[in-house]
Amino acid sequence: MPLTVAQKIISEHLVSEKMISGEEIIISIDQTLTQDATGTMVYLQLEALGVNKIKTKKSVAYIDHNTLQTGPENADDHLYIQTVAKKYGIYFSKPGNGICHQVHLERFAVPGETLLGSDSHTPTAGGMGMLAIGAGGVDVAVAMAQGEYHFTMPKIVKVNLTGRLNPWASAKDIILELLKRLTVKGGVGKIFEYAGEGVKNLSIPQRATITNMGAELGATTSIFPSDEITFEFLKAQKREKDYLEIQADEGAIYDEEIEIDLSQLEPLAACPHSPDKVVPISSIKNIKVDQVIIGSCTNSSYSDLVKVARILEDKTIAEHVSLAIAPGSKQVLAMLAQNGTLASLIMSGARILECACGPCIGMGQSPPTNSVSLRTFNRNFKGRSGTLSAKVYLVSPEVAAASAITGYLTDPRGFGLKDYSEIKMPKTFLINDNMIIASANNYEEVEVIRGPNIKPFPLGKPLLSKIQGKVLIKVGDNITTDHIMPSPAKLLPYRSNIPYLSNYCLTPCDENFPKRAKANKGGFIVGGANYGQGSSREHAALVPLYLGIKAVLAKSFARIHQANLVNNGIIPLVFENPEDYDDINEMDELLIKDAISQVKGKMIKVRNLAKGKEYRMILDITPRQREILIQGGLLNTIRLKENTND
Ligand code: MIC
Ligand code: SF4
Repeated sequence: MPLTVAQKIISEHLVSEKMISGEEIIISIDQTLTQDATGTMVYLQLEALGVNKIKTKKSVAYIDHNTLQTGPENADDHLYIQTVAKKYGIYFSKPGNGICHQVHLERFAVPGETLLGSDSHTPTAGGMGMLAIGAGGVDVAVAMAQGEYHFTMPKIVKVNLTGRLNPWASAKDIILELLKRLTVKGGVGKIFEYAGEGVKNLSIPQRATITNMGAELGATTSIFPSDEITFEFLKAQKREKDYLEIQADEGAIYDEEIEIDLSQLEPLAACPHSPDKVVPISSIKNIKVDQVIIGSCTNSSYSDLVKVARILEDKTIAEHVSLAIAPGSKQVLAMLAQNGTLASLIMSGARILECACGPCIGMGQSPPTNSVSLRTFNRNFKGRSGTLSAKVYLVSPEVAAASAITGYLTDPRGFGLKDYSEIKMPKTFLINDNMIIASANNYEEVEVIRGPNIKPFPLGKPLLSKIQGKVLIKVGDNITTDHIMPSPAKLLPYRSNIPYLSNYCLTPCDENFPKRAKANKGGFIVGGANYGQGSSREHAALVPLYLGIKAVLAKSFARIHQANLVNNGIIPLVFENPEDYDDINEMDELLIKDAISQVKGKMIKVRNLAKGKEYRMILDITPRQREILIQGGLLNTIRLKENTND
């Protein structure tokens, strides 16, 4: 049977029997990645699993999210990750080496292999023809321990690209166009597979920009074929031995098809406060810009920054603009420094930041009150920049650079700016992996260092037959994990300290929620559509678990968050009748009778004791996940199995 690129990789890694969309499949995992903000939990969970050897071909622990180290907490976490990585034979990418996804693309991603990462933008490696999926921490820990990942086989959407981008239109505009058409929930349960003659006109960093932001569609992953452009990139990284050609077979069958004519695209912007509020920049007039930031795993490659340098060459940025640039990796920064390009950036007035996530996760560079900030990032959720009143627009590096010069959100076409079209991908990249520590598995000898910031994480308890409690909060549609567990500079250092974080859970929606949850000894959360969109952070489930949340009732869930809830023993329930959402009020008392037997089925009855009504809720999860809920979480389930096998 003719197969698509994704189907080929899945079928080569299939551990379970069949590949039927909508059904649970198990695939073997070749590589994993973690970053520091999710990594401490992953490695604590790996330790809790009690294995002394990992089963993946390569696993990499990156330090990139919190590199500010404003107190000892993060340095402590880094040390923990570094020592635990050494114990298990996991590569350790030191702080300053770069953003996990950029470095992974440069140094580790392999076409045709599978990658599971504890970060939602792991699909960046899909730009290289790798099946790369973002997941919650415990799924990544289990993938390291058992070499496998369970998920629901998605539908495959063919995105047929035709034509060639016009000057000043960019890869960012391709994915913004898709977000405009499909919205932040349009990709749930789907893999976006790029095809068509337009693919040949996109470099690997451009493809990676697109697959990176497929996460904003809610997609399981996005993938490009692996072709001669992939080969040239790998060769330039001195990794041509990793090359494997992968093309979709003639006649491959896709579940859906979308057409994008690249020549029709113009510069676009995602307006505050959602990546799908996309409009052409030509339609926006007179927006004065206070801050411009270029970087993040979406747009911080060498070619992105060379273009920016060309546009800024011999220019000075507007007086009222603060421009900051965070190169994606040490390789990118070193190359800019070596060939003098960095000087153009510095001379224009840019502030050069460390190679890390930095402002993208609110670690520094929070913009002024009520300001406008243009960013080349992938998320502009309210408050994520660290300034609640700021208006963040997501744009391409070209638009960001042009706007830094003019001081207004600028459509760069016809502006007389320097042309960058002749800039080509480098024939060779500057390669020096001395910030990646490759450690042999040294399990017996290595001492793991645990600073005082590392606290035990909560474990779910086996499901009780009666679940009763109050609705502690009712929120609307598209609630992000940044709402559920905010991560600004003040909180990111406490990712290893769930009790501390619990004081901030859902506070962007209601600052009294944590107090109310504690006073009532837990209860229920009610949400709208696409609840839990955005990041993979498991903390958005671990912290509610700590607060005693038993179930979340919503109109629909984002993929990773739904899995994180189940993995931590919280029941994700979907309204069969969306109108029942309107019927529920905060502090209504809910009751789930015979929970253990109900969880075994697809339909769960929830009584609202305050209203004397009963709601039919759908529990659309796999048989394995039902077992996980009954045991009170994935770790409990695995341990139980091991004890029974002993
Ligand atoms: C993000 O971009 O939201 C993050 C911060 O990288 C998260 C991971 C985290 O919260 O640690 C993600 O994308 O999964
Ligand atoms: Fe880091 Fe931002 Fe990318 Fe998340 S989206 S991995 S915070 S650069």
